[in-house]
Amino acid sequence: MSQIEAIYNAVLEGDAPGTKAGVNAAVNAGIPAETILKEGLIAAMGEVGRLFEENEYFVPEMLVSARAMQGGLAILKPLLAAGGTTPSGKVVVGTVKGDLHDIGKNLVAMMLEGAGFEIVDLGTDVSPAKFVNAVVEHKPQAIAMSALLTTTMPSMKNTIGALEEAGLRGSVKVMIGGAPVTDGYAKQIGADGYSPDASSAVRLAKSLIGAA
Ligand code: B1M
Repeated sequence: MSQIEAIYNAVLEGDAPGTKAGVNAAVNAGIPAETILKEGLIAAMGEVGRLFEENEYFVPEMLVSARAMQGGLAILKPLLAAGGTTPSGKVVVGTVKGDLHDIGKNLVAMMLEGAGFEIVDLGTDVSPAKFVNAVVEHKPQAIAMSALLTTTMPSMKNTIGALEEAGLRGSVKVMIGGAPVTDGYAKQIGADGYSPDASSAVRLAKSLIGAA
């Protein structure tokens, strides 16, 4: 079994110590952090999602796998973020109100940090008012909202509305993403951009902030 396969299996089995040990071993063996992330951790979570959809996994299994993945991510974070010196800009990130999924949001934050952006992470279940307050307090060039549930996507639109009401919409770019989110939805709610994954979120942030 390869080192990446061992990490994949550990996440799938919800084996947090095994995931950490596997990631540490892979890092020590010189496997690039991005390879470990994409082919080990993210690929395993994709399989967890498939098993959940087929009723082979249920919420508790999903949760232990997610915790195992987070442990692995914590080891990779400094490696993925290494290199940034002068911040390219400030981005407020958060998962929208009612939504507790944070793995994708954390990845986006990590990749943006790695690309040199200063990150203010508001966590999960972030209300429109909390995004507005963060824009007032931190004066970011952009906010990045994540939603994993179709039922929480409308909170993205509500947040844009709250920024408009507060007279702040012109001062901050709005980026959105998350598995059920689409480019069409971004256009529909008046966001400035959508990205399907963490690497393209970096490209989007660079283009939006560069253009600002
Ligand atoms: Co939940 N869950 N979950 N879950 N969960 C999904 C999302 C689901 C698709 C599973 C399914 O039914 N197939 C489904 C949503 C259905 C829908 O609305 N369409 C679902 C459900 C129904 C639920 C509950 C309602 C289950 C229940 O209780 N009955 C519940 C809701 C809780 C809540 O939020 N209020 C729930 C709970 C949970 C756990 C707590 C158990 C756990 C989350 C743990 C955590 O995040 N700390 C969990 C998990 C792990 C999942 C799946 C299996 C995996 C999500 C994940 O982390 N993927 C997921 C099934 C799936 O996706 N196949 C599922 C890996 C991650 C790297 O990908 O988050 O998509 P993702 O992020 C990507 C991109 O989307 C993008 O970049 C990331 C990296 O490339 N991206 C952005 C994300 N945000 C971005 C923001 C940007 C840009 C890009 O800004 C610019």
